[in-house]
Amino acid sequence: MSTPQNDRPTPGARPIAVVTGASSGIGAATARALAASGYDVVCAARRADRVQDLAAEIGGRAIACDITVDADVSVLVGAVGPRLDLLVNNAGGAVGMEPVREADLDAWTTMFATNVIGTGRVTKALLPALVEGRGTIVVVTSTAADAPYEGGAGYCGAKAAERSIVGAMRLELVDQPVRVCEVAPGMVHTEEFSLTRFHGDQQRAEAVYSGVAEPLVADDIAECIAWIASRPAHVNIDRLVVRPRAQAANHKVFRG
Ligand code: 8X3
Repeated sequence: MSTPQNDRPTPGARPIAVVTGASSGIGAATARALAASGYDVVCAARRADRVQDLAAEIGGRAIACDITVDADVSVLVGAVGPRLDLLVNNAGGAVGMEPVREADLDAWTTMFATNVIGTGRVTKALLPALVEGRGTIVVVTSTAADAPYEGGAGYCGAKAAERSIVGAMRLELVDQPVRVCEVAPGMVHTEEFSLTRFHGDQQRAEAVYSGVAEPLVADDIAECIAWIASRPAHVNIDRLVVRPRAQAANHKVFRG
C-alpha cells in the first residue's frame, strides 16, 4: 500500500502538465512550449491520432479525451495520478456567428458544453491532484468574454461564463496552494478556430484575418502560458489579455 511518503515526487522528476484541446492550435503549441520548458505533458483531445503524433514529437503522453464525457475525463485523471503541477484548460471554441434571431441553439449547447461545463468537469476532477501538486490552473478564455459583439451571443456568453469559473475558483482556493490564472486572447490566426466557427467555409474563415498584417499565432499564446506557469509560486497572474498590435479592441482592427 502506498504511504503519503511514497507519494512524494521522485527528486528530479519532470513536473506534469495537462493540456486539453491539444490536437491543434493554441493547445498543440502550448504542449510544445511546456515540453520545451521541461514538463511531462499529457496531451488530451478527442482526436487520438493527432495527440499521439504530438506526444511522440515532444516526449509527452497522449490521452483521447472528450471533455464533455465523464468516462473520458476519468481516464485522464487516472493517467495523471496523484499529483499535477499544471492544468491548461484550452479545449473549446466557437460554433456559428448568427444573430440571436437566427441562432442555432444546438451550437450554443455545444459551446457551453465544451467551454464552460467541460472546463468545469476537467478542473473539478483534477483539483485534488492540483492541490497535492501545489499546481497552477490556466484557463484560456477570450476577449469575447470582455464584451458581446454581433453574432457572438452564444460564444461571448460561454466565454464570460468560463471567466466566472476562474473568478469563483480563485476565491474558493485562496487558502490552498493552487494558482488560478486566465489568458484571454484576441485575434489569433490558427488553422481551425474560424474554420470551425464557419462550419468549414474557408473563405469566411480567412476573411476574419483579411488585411491584418500580423494577427497573433498560437505560439504567441503558448509562450504566455509557459511564462505564467514559470512565475514564482507566490505570483498569480490573474488575467493576461493578449491581442495583436493591430487590434486595439474587439471591433477596432487595423486592416492595411
Ligand atoms: C477569439 C476571439 O474575437 O473571435 O476568441 O471572439 S474573437
